[in-house]
Amino acid sequence: MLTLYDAARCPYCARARIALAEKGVEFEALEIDLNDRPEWIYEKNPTGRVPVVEEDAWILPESSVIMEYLEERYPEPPLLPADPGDRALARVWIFRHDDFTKPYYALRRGEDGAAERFEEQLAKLDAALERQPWLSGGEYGLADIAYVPWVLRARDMLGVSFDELPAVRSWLDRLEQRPAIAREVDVVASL
Ligand SMILES: N[C@@H](CCC(=O)N[C@@H](CS)C(=O)NCC(=O)O)C(=O)O
Repeated sequence: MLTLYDAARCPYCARARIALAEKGVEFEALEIDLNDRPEWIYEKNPTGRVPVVEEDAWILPESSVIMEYLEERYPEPPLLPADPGDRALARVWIFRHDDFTKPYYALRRGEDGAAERFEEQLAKLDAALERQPWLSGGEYGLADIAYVPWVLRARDMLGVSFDELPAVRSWLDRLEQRPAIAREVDVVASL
C-alpha cells in the first residue's frame, strides 16, 4: 500500500492526491500538521516538506517527480501525451511552474504589485488554453494537474476573478467535471 504524507492545505500535495485518484491507486494519506511537524518527517524528506510518498519503505519527495513516478509506475490511464514532443512540451509547463506560483504566494502575502503579476500569469494561461484545450496538449494530463491546485485556491481562497479569462473558465469547468478535481474543490472548501 502506498502512503502519502499529505497536508490538505498544500497545493503540492494536491498534485499527488489528484494524480493518485486519476490513476485509481489505493493509498493511505497521513496528514502532517505543517504548523507542528513531527521530527520523523525529516527522515522521510530532509527538507521537512510534503508531499512524500512511501511504498514498501522506498521514499520519494518532490511533487513534480512524484507525478512522473506515478505516471511510470501506474501507466494507465496515461497522463502524458503519447508523442515525445508533446510530452516534452507538457513537461516544460511543469518545469516552469514557479513563474506562476511565485506571484500567487506574493499575492497571498499581500505584496505590492503581486495582484498585477499574478494577473499576467493568468493571462498567459488563458492565451495558452485558447490555443489548445489542455495545458498537457490535446488531452488532460500532468501539466493540468500541476497548475490547477493553485488556480482553485486563487479562486476559492483569494477571491481572484476569472471573468476576463474565458479559456481559463472553460478549462476549470471541464476540470471540475472530473471526480479527482471535484474532490480537490471540496478539500479547498474545507480549509
Ligand atoms: N518542491 C516541493 C515543495 C513542497 C512544499 O513547499 N510543501 C509545503 C507545504 S505546501 C511544505 O511542506 N512546507 C513546509 C516548509 O516549507 O517547511 C514539492 O514540489 O513537493
